[in-house]
Amino acid sequence: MIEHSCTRLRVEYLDTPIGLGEKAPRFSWQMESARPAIHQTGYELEVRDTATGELMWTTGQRSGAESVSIEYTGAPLLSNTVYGWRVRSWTNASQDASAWSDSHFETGMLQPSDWRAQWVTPTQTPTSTERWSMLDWIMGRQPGEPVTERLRPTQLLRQTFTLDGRVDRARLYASAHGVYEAQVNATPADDQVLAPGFDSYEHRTSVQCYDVTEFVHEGQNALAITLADGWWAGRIVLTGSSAQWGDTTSAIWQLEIDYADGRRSRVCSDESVLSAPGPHEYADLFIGERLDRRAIIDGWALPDFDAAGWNPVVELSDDTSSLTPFYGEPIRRLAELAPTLITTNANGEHLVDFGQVITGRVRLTMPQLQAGTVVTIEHTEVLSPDGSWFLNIDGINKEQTDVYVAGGLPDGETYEPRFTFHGFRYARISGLPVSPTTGDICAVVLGSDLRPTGSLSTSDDRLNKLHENAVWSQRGNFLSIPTDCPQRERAGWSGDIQVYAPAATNNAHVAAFLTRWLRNLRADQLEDGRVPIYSPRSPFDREQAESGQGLGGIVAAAGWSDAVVILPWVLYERYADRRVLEENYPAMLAWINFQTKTAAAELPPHLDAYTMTARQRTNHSLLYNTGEHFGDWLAPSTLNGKPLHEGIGIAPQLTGEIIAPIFQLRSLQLAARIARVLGRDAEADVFDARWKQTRGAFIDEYVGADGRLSSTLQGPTVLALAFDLIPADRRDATAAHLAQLIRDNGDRLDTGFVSVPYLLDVLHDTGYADLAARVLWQSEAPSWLYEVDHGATTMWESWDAVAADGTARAVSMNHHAFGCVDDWLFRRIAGIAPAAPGYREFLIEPDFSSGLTEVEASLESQYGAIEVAWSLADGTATLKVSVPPNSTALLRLPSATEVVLDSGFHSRSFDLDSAYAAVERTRA
Ligand code: RAM
Repeated sequence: MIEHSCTRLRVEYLDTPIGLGEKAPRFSWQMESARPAIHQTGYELEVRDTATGELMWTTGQRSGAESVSIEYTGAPLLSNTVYGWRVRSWTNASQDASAWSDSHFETGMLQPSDWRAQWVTPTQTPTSTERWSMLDWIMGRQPGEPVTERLRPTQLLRQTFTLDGRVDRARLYASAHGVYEAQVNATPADDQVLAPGFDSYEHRTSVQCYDVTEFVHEGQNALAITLADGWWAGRIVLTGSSAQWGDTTSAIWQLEIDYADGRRSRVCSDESVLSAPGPHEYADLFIGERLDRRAIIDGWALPDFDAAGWNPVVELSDDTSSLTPFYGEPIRRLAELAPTLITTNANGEHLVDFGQVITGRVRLTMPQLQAGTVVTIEHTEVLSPDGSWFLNIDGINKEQTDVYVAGGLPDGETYEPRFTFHGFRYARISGLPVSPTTGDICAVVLGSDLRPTGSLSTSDDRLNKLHENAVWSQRGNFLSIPTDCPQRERAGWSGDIQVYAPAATNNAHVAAFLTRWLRNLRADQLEDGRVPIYSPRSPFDREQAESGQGLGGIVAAAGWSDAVVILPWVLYERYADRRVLEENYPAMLAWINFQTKTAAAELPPHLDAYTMTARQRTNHSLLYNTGEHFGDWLAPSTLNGKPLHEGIGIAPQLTGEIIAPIFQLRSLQLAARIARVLGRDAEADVFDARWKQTRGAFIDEYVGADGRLSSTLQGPTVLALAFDLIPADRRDATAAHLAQLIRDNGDRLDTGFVSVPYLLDVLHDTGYADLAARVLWQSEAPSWLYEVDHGATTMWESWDAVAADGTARAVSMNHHAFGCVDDWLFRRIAGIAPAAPGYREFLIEPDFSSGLTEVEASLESQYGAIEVAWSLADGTATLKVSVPPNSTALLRLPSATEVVLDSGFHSRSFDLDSAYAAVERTRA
């Protein structure tokens, strides 16, 4: 009897992707079996062209346990083709193979030469661009005139075409410089929003593929595209300057048709396309959009619409070199939140609280209004303590406001912006004569549609809230690219994601999403190897950095640029993704070479090249410790009481020099590991040797004989301990010093961005588990639970973003970076940690001493659902663990005993006191 089956078949992390650009896609599956201790002993996988039935690839019967990311090595795949694939497997439990499990995927345009279409640019008046310097931005300087005046409308593009037969399959490939929505015969091609997403457009512009078979028909058809400024031409990232890539928008599409009778044809964007200004007076990602309902042209997307008077497209280009099939999950509407409170003030403004800081926009249904009534929706994340409106965004040109001009429709009208998004919890609506009721208004949550994979709940509500807040910040900042915050900058800061990535992997399937972002990061890497501090990076950003000074002139920075090494390693560890290591390896080498060269060429300014000793000279020629860096960014004590723009320079000054070699060493250490995984042993040996030598230099220059670092902030010490940069015989002293710093700070952390992810692990692993617990449970700022206690629904940028009296500061309330503690909750509180890539082996080591009485957590690994539930009652611990087929867990109990758990369900109870007593005995 067959005891198992292959389930959850995926290609490149997706169920049944279409438009895939990978020439050698990777296949994964999970196994299901009612029996415990199931391991795969072999598999067979086949790929066929579904139209011709041709067998493209078969693995034959392969022995082995591999079921994750099996790379295609068959005949070359063709573009725009449907491939069926099936897999069956053998296990240790039976001689018989499982039944075949089937799935399919489709390739997209695999070569730029597959494109016959042309970029088309609608007639439009280019915007006068609005450009501000970093300094303007840091100082929050406002330009004089209202920005809305200088914005331009959305653009409508339409093309008609005739199909002369029944259609079997129709795929629309489309992209834009700007953001777009496509319709076929007035039906939306898909439910994606803000396509094509944010990319480093000069190098890569993502192409969407839509299955539009159902929407085309024999006879006359129409294809319609609505185009808005998006990231290409709109106001974006730090400065909020506009037109950072270009000041005109354009689009490209190619509709590929397979007729039922076997003929193929295509419809390409070309000179037959007509354009007209759309009903949005403007639509900008930052400042919102203004839609005049009366300007909506009814029926414009239908085939028989009379387009007399529409304009021909003005510019055509056949440069398709940057077009890249989209990789990963698109942006979609993820959820809708009903308001928790609606009030109306004396001015007739309605204040709506959605109870949760989100990324998205409002959908509002209005009663019949007089045509021309102007309804305005403003957004903010936090209010003043007295409930009055407060804008927490300190920056120029980023007022998140949508404006709707009513059409006077007899049955009322509904408005949801289409080409913008906001970071908010509260909306203020003016111009609406009657208050909306709960059913009339909702907050639409937007984000990349990543599969949720984890859950965590404990007996402590505050901890649960902390976890939820991290998840919400993740959701809000994983929109096309990983951003720092969804309201002020929305930049793909490499430091932020480097810090948060491990936590992200527990909550959602982020492998494809982050792989795509890494492709942008690499595209933005400079020739000299510098990896930019954020990506995508526009031509305007490059100009800015050249003329910028101080923090504003930073192009690459310690702890930010190292994302190119750290992030692939995290993805390898969590998803067993070897390709992401391979893909990024050359970029890592280039970055490490830059660090090495700079180290050899430059000395920190406080050193005197003439009086320094030979030893110092040798040491500093190895250490990358010059240039501007963010250091342990936003270390709390450096900000105390200062407005953000005054305080932010202090941590860089105090810690920039020491943080740089710390991350240089981290990158070297990981590069050695990565080279080994890739079978590049000789290179790994070189990295190891260089790491050893540089570590020696670091210890000489920065670690005192008493184990103390030259910096008295907590962060560098945390990192030095975490990255093994303290000699073994000084570790205890260093850890004791760190513990002292924390105690002197009232059991509170004083770690900044790059060190905070390691703080609790370091304390735990150096014998200060009790102190780690006190830092975690701390209620005074800076602490995680202070945020929870003061109403946070997402993670804040500053620990004291809301003062004890409720006064909010003008900082981001939705920065995922400090949410990195969520990974600690999964790994050390619930106790699920990867031990072999992709959780093929994992550790179960819950912290029963954390003060909790119940914890339940699950995460979906590549192999299936890992579940842990534990509880404590009357000194007895009960632990339940589910181990997915084809993986194993190592259970580490407080008694220091280790038990291997095979796949299946396990439950055990034990007396906690005697377990701890057993540890004490072992220690003694
Ligand atoms: C801020 C961002 C981000 C951080 C940089 C250095 O402007 O919000 O979080 O990475 O600075």
